[in-house]
Amino acid sequence: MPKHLTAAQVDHYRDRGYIAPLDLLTASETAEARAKLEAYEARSGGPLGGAQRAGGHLLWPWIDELMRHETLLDAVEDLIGPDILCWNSIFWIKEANSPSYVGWHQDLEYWGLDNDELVSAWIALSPASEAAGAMSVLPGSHRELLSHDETYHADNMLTRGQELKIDVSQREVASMALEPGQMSMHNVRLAHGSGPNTTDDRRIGISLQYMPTRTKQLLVDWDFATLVRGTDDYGNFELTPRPQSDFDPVAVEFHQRAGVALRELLYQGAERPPERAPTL
Ligand SMILES: O=C(O)CCC(=O)C(=O)O
Repeated sequence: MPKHLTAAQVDHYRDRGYIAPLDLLTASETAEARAKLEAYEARSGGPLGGAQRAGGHLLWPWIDELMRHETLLDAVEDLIGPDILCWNSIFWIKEANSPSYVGWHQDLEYWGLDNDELVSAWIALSPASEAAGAMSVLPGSHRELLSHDETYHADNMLTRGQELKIDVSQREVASMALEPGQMSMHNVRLAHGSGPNTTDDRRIGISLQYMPTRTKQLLVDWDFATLVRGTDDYGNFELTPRPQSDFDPVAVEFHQRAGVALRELLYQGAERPPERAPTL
């Protein structure tokens, strides 16, 4: 008996590789989260970027709490069972009327994780309509292993500017447009991407990557994750500290180590040296 999803939603996820939209945050919770992000941006002098896009759950308690949201974890548990690690959190912000896009890609190839059960939850903190550059997916592509070009295109938000080598126009494409406070969930092997933001508002999303505790990291010697539910009987990842306040020194020190490790992982075998902060 699923805890949050319907049996039909679980079947859809297994068969098509995604579920969207799902209601998660209330309007006031969403506004509060956005206000926290934008208050920090106002204080720090500009849009969040660089190394702060990844691992925000180590810098700000509100993201740590979002990562542990009970309804979200119930939905994740319905898909991967009760012992759950969260690998990372990543901000995906496209400024108003910006050309930033995310090339069509599958994530698993780059992450070094040994199983394809990982679930990415993407939460909208502002409108993620098609005009704003919502994510789209190729339904069912989580059963294929596709290869990528690495374009390093300046507007492609991915670490290496990845782009699938296939002709997407020949495929079925499904939009995962979201209202603020809604989320989508997709299997990390599902091909996905998103276009530019043509609206006058920012498109703000945060993605959280959940995995069963039995997952192993195969590409690098050290990796980290957050135990968000159940028990970790495997110890394959160093468990993150919880920030007790914004920029808690213990968690900030961990965030710095985590950033170095993520850079090493995501640029492994890359044609070009690390020029931009790694995200995914
Ligand atoms: O935000 C986007 O448009 C893409 C995000 C993404 O690639 C992901 O969450 O895996």
